[in-house]
Amino acid sequence: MARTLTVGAAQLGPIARDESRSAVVQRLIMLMKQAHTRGCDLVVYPELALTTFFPRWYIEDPAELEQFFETAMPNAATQPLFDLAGQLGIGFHLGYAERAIEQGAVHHYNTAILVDQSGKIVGKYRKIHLPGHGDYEPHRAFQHLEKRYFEVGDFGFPVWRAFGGIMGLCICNDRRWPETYRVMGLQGVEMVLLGYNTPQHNPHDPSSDHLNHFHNLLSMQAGAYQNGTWVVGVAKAGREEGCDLIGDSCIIAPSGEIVAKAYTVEDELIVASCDLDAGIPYKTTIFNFAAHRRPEHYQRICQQTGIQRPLK
Ligand code: CDT
Repeated sequence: MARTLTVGAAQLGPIARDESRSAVVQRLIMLMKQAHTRGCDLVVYPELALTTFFPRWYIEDPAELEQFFETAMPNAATQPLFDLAGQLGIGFHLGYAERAIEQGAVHHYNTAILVDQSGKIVGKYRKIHLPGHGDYEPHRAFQHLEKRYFEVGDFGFPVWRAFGGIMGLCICNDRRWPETYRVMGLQGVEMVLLGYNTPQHNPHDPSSDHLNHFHNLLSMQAGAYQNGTWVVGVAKAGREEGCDLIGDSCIIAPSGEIVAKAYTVEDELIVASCDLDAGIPYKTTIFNFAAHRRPEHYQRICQQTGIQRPLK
């Protein structure tokens, strides 16, 4: 029997710095209702989907910074989204800034969750590849202070049996790293969900600004093909507080082909019916890892060149 999952990639347009959580959640709800009308089983929202992309500012006041973080999930502001998901029988993926207290210590992460069709959280991921810088760089129009505001995620790249398949999560900059997909690929991932906030202008390397859209798609299409998995990449897009973010949200098949793509930089839902078995031909032939991968040789080369912590 075909394992078809109908997925909606719910791109968001800009979120203003002073936009309330409940206003944003109303936007998410509108998109979820559209997704339901269009037959979706799962709707995917972007990275940090509840607030503006606050790492673009150097925020000195700890109390002001904490306002961008969620101390519980669900919470009062997001409960209506969880309730609607349960009522409609639709799952969702949501990125947000997480403030966690674990073993008596406070931690901050850039986090994504996977919520099933009953409204229950079934997967949680904390971003590992944090881009940008840790110190204030006053000469820049926009900061990228993820290294200051978040800790490196401590969950690795797990996968979950959900929605009739094997699901994996990563966040934004993670999508540029082959290891991200491969670690999930080695666990048989069938669909990778990810959100991003990608500025048009990279202050650390403006020479590649004109390639931003290409590099976005290149990374996700390669990750899909090389691991025989669906990839659903969802942007926060448009001019947010004077900073232009790319759109290009898309749903990519295990062949590496884009099957649906956003054409605006606003709130926009794109939908595709995804056959979760479509990765099997890749996983059993050209990318049959058991038959063709040679990790013992990768390890040997890493040892020779002194590279630490090689992928096993
Ligand atoms: N949010 C995020 O990870 N954005 C990065 C921008 C890097 S430019 C400093 C990305 O890889 O898209």
